[in-house]
Amino acid sequence: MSRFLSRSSFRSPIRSPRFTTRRGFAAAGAAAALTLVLAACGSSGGSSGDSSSMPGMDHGAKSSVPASPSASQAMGDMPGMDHMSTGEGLSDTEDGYRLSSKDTTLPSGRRTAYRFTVTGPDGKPVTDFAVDQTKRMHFYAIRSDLTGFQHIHPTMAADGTWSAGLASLTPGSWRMFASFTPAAGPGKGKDLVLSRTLTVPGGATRTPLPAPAGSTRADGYTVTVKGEPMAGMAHPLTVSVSKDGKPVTDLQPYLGTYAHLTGFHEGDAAFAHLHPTTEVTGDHGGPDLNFHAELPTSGNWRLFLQFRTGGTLHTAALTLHVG
Ligand SMILES: [Cu+2]
Repeated sequence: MSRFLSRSSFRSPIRSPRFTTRRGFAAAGAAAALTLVLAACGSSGGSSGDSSSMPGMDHGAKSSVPASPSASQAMGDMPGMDHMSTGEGLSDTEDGYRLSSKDTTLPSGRRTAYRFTVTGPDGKPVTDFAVDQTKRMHFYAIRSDLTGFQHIHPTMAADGTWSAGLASLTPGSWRMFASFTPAAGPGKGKDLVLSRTLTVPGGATRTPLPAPAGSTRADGYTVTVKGEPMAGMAHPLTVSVSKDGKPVTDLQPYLGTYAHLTGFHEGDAAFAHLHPTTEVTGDHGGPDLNFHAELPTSGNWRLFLQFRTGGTLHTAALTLHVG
């Protein structure tokens, strides 16, 4: 029996009070079911089928999941869970906080920087941020076809202007996400994810989303994902890392965990951030990492799993279908 089915394995879902959690639905043996889910849903999953155009990111799905504060309250003060999944992050404002940037275009093909500020309900730039996962600001860039993932920790000037150093961007429409927690003011302690789009001029070539798969490879590592995620519901997700057919047991902490898992939804690039519930005990994590998955919308999600071995950061990507 999975420990995820026990309420006692969760702590407060501070990032996602808006999502319904139907715990009773969580099925025993979920870890074995991904293959079935993929077989049933993989070929029809989500895509609108276009392969030539470069769609903008502003259109697309809205969550149909109703708000349910009681569900999050019910999960109250339960240990073992650092974060639930983040919300969708598709707006540049939430709770009076706003992500502002003059950068509406950035050049392609070379290193560049995205500058932004977060303003609070009083309209002034926020400069006091709480440390979350060892950083005061987590920043993500993703192109509208869910390629080009970058996860960056920007630096802040004294006036609250952040600068995120970006690796080379390809032409197209991009979404920039800022994930942070105000350390003071009305939003103190709230985990917020805000985003803005920008254009990288040039001839854009849309890359079709790879089909859902149970495993992927990165830098010689094989990453396998098992789980049966359903939109808006809490489900366990187990990620296993192996190399040359052998389980990997030398994962090093990265941002305070053994793996950092970010997901983006096909079509609208909605964002989700999942953390392992696995305890961190030195440089010998793995091979299995348990995540709490609560992806807000159905369809295909591109997952980016970042993990560290021997001082090197690896990023594995795979497509997960959420029913
Ligand atoms: Cu980060």
